[in-house]
Amino acid sequence: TLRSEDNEELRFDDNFLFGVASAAYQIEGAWNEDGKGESIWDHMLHEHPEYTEDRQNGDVAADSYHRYRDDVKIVKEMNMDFYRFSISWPRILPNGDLSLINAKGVEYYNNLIDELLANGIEPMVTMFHWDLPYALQELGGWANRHIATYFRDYADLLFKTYGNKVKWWITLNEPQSFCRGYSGDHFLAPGVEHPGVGEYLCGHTALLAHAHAYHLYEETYRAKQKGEVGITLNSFWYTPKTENDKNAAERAIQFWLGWFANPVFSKEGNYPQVMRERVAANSAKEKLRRSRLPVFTQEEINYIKGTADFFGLNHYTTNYAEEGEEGKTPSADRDAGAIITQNASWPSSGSDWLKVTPTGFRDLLNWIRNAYGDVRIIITENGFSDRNTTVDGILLDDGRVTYFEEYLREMHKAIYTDGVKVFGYTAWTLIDNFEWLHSYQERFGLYYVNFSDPSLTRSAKKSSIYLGEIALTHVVPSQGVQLIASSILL
Ligand code: GBH
Repeated sequence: TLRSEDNEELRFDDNFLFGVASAAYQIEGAWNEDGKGESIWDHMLHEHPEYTEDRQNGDVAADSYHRYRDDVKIVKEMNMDFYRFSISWPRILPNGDLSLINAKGVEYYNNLIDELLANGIEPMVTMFHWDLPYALQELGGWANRHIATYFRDYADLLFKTYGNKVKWWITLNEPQSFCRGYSGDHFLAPGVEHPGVGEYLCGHTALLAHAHAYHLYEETYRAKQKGEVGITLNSFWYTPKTENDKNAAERAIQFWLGWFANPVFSKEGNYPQVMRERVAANSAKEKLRRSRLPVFTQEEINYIKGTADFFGLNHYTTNYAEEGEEGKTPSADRDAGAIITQNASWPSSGSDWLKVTPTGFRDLLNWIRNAYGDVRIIITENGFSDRNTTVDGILLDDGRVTYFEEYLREMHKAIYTDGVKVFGYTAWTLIDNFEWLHSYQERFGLYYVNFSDPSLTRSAKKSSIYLGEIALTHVVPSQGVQLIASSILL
């Protein structure tokens, strides 16, 4: 079964951290205010409103650029130890490079960080959550390996400017997701369509960029600032569809998680062997002179290896993998050699890809420990979407409470039964926001936002009260859904 079946009370250690996450493009709005430059998401959705479900974009979103005090207030209401947010690169550097530093942008994040610290909340900063300066996309974006150097300059500015106040840094959010913006798969920005090539070039640059930021911190900032630098990778759990599909499931996880985790967290470094072999073999069949997967020198392998103080993991759901091929020729999907499906009977959410499959969480955490040893893991995202249209249905979000309860139970087993070193948990997401191509139709928030009301008030959902109790007590109560009185809300 993929559901969690027990319901006893569970306790987390006192020093276990609880937090909540967001991302700049999804909440800030103010897309062209106070000197902010254009990002690839601004550009793509202004050119192609039809890419999103309801033709809307993040121009205004939840207006957190002006309402960040409201955001901090609710992080505090939920008793969270930290707030994971991202900095918009083009808000700080409108041209992408150091030719222009936007003082108003720098000030905005100073204000946000100060507001958090004044409320006893640790800032955890994601440097890049998908909103590349469009100026850099004109130079090829992540497909151009020189962009790694631009990222280092940007990281340098962030460490220098905020590093005395920020102790938690995440270089990149989900490179395996944003690199799909170069494969044409899902119209993720920049919407470049070079499947089988673009995603690998992007990944190569992203790994170098990450390593640059880590080494820079190590050499220049760590001794004084004493913070930690990590990377956030996302992975579904892949379970074999039948007894005969075990290799396919292993390949799937090596292609999607190992792609970035192996170079950084494994002992030997580099892309997973199965990935190097399969992409090379397919490339040869296509009569190409060299593999579509770029090759690292031994020096680069050593340079990237070990460049993380912690492993940030975003996890939401489980997929089946079975033997076979799918996807365009060529594409990373096809190279992986696995057919990915889900079971229609698994409990659903508001997102077609997200099924409620909590036991996969424990399996994934164990897989990571087996593959990479006792790396310190922090869950940087985990959450549930719905599409309810009535406000009551949205505020009384039992589906989300159940999801959190079951996933926390499985994570607890991974930590306290299996011994996986998870030191913190971050719920996705603080408030309803711009859910990329699904725009404002899929809601992941712990707080409700009415996007047609100009005041964009944040209202507590039941799940925010539930998680707020857990963050305060470090206890997952038995039968959580039933315990939360709806009357608190209405
Ligand atoms: C995270 O990605 C993101 O970090 C976050 O910004 C986002 O809001 C959150 O998840 C919820 O989605 O639409 O069928 O093409 C999670 C991994 C990768 C899952 C892309 C959805 C697209 C599926 N995501 N994937 S589809």
